[in-house]
Amino acid sequence: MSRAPREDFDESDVQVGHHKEYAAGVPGVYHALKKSYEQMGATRTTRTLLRLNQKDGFDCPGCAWPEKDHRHVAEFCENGAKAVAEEATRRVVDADFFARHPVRELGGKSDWWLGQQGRLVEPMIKPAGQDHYRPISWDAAFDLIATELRGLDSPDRATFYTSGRTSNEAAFVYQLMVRALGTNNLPDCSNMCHESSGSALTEAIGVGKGSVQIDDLEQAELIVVMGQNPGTNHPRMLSTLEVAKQNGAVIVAVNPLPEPGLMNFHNPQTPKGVAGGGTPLADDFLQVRIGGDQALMMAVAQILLQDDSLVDHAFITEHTAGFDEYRAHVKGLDLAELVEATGLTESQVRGLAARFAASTKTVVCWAMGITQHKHSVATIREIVNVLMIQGNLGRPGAGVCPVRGHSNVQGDRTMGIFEKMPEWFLDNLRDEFGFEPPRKHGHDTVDSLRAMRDGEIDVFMAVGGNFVRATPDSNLTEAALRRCRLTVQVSTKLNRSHTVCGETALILPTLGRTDKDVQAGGMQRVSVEDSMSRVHASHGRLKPASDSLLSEVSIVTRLAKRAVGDKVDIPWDEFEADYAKIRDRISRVVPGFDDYETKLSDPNGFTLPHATRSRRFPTKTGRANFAACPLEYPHIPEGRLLLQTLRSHDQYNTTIYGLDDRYRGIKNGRRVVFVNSVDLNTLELADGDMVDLVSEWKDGVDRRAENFRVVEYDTAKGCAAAYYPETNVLVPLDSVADVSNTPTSKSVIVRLEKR
Ligand SMILES: Nc1nc2c(c(=O)[nH]1)N[C@H]1C(S)=C(S)[C@@H](COP(=O)(O)OP(=O)(O)OC[C@H]3O[C@@H](n4cnc5c(=O)[nH]c(N)nc54)[C@H](O)[C@@H]3O)O[C@H]1N2
Ligand SMILES: Nc1nc2c(c(=O)[nH]1)N[C@H]1C(S)=C(S)[C@@H](COP(=O)(O)OP(=O)(O)OC[C@H]3O[C@@H](n4cnc5c(=O)[nH]c(N)nc54)[C@H](O)[C@@H]3O)O[C@H]1N2
Ligand SMILES: [Mo]
Repeated sequence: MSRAPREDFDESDVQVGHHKEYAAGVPGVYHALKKSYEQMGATRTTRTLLRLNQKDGFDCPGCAWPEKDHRHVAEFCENGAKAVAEEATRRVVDADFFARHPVRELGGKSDWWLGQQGRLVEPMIKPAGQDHYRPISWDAAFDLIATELRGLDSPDRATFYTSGRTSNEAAFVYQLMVRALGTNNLPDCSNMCHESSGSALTEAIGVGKGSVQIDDLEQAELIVVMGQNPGTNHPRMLSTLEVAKQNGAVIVAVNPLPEPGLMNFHNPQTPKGVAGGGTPLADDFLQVRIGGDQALMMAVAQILLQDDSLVDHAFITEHTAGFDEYRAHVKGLDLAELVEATGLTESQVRGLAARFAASTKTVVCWAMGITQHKHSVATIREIVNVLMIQGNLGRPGAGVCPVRGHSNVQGDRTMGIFEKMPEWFLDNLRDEFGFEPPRKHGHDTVDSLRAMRDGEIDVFMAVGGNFVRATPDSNLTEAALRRCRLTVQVSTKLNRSHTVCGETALILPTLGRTDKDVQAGGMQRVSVEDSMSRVHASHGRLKPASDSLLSEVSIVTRLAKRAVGDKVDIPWDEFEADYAKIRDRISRVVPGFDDYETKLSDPNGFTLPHATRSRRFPTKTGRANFAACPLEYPHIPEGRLLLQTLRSHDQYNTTIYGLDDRYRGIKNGRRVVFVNSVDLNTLELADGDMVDLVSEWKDGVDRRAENFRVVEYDTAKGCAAAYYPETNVLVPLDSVADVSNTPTSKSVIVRLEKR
């Protein structure tokens, strides 16, 4: 184990090499173990990694990709291991640390430095007007928050954020507390993530979740992976793709970047992967222009519709609505314009259509490259349209696969973390708990920020996450947070949201997924839902970083008891003592959870029903809906580039594990901007130049991210890429996706100003 760094890193040391052509393999395992040893030491590393994603172990706090029923003993991936090391670290941030570092000083540190300091171990308060956090007792902290909440003019003057690591049990009691207080202000990370998928899928098929299981991918004839970098963000997905490939699937990657994981995969779990060679995964790589995916899918639809024998009329007649109007709309589109918008050649577009035509079982997977644009919802509707033409919904080997991010982000939504939960859910809550939940929709993430900016929010509370760094328009966001009277962060690790805070700020340190959770009723398990609607138990096993940590359930129930009081009769103490009591309530409020406790004892967990799988579509029409959406794609002004903000290989969202992006050839730094050589020529720039990125938006405000090193890179023409969260300052708060209100983090128009 090594000590936390004292010094921050120096961006001027950044080194740029060649990008890799394959992912994972032995170097991945080596890097994972190295990080784990640094944070945990040898014994804890072995014990921890062997428990990862095993049936009696804990769910990996990394991504939401499901586990196979029959697991390898070491079913961990490099980045899963890094996520665990980051949480299970033995470094601690204690009262002494805060005495040494004033908040203002911490505010000047990088995200990497803050995260590297270790686990938060005791509740801390930064009193109004002071610049240091100091210890506070749990009771005093809860009393303070409860007093603030009770004193609000309206419960809507508080907003309650959640990040997707929160367990089902904690999420359920949290939303219950918030609704018992009288507001639906429940923004969550999903608002910035897969909200566009949820919005589009709910309208199209009646369920805002993916319809496929691992088996479907393994049986598919065609898998199209759009806007996703699984080699870094969902490494275990590569094992599934490898099996699919061995079973004969064709895999197509649609991406402005040739992401190594998709191009070639060395599986560390197989001898062939260890020895080299590996599996070339993608059969075709379509280097689409940013935001060109809707046009691409429309072009595919137009070509498929020209051959009536490809159209599944039986499915369309029996199960769908709006086909005739949709067909007329697509036929009327100009193929040349569609092709132009994709940035691809016509023969590439026709090639993709031919792949669809040749397949009887197709799955489309996607992630942030699809969801974070102005026209994301329309793009996802188009993906569903194309699948429906050939009846690729609700049959084995086919369907929609939005690949979720945080390990329980999907479960949190199922538990009611949503500012506009449907009426039936609120009715169920009322019937179960005997109070009338508020019906007025609450604020999502962007609306919460607007309300804070406008002085309409007094209390901000977050269970997990790093709100100030994850959200767009960093300068505006920081000012908005500072307008709050009280900000409360329930966190495992130190981050920027502890340094940019309200007048009074609280840090409530909590147990993570890997930690043992013992309550009055004994050792507790929690449960989570993966990206494919499978719910299973997670057992924390490690000794917590300190005896004073409370679980998220304890924190929420103890606060609720004081803040809600006896206005509503809810047995908060019983919930805290035994989480099975919470699950019992969930089983009566949330459909699909009957017999929750028993089903959870199955080591493989259980899969929630998904209507699409039996070709039922609980939409307003009672059918799956085609959508004739207008064509949209970004128009890039002369001399400008379209910037996407994405993840390096060494980060988990705003948590920066390290300073390398091995697959893209970057070492020791993060302020780099990837640009195509043709664009560099036009802009009279060269690899190695230093530039400022200046975003241009219709409000006329110049948003600026300074001092980036230009890296010549193979990305689609007219497009650029740089890491999040350093570039969040460039994303205007009002630049959001239609319908879903998701910030457009993948399409920001920028000019590059040479320094
Ligand atoms: N190790 C690790 N794992 C993670 C995370 C992490 O930060 N680190 N984050 C988790 C979370 S919360 C999430 S949501 C997921 C994120 O997983 P990803 O969505 O894979 O994450 P990003 O890095 O944002 O990558 C976006 C991808 O979309 C491509 N892209 C960008 N714009 C477009 C476009 O217009 N069209 C197309 N077709 N492609 C485009 C980019 O080139 C990139 O490959 O990963 C989860 N897992
Ligand atoms: N520009 C740009 N912005 C983006 C994105 C992008 O691609 N580009 N992606 C968006 C996406 S997809 C997402 S999901 C959001 C992510 O937004 P968030 O979920 O808010 O951010 P994270 O970085 O995942 O949060 C990390 C913090 O969570 C806390 N934490 C970790 N584990 C636990 C736990 O078990 N319990 C508790 N209570 N706290 C814990 C730690 O203190 C850690 O510092 O960012 C969004 N923002
Ligand atoms: Mo996400």
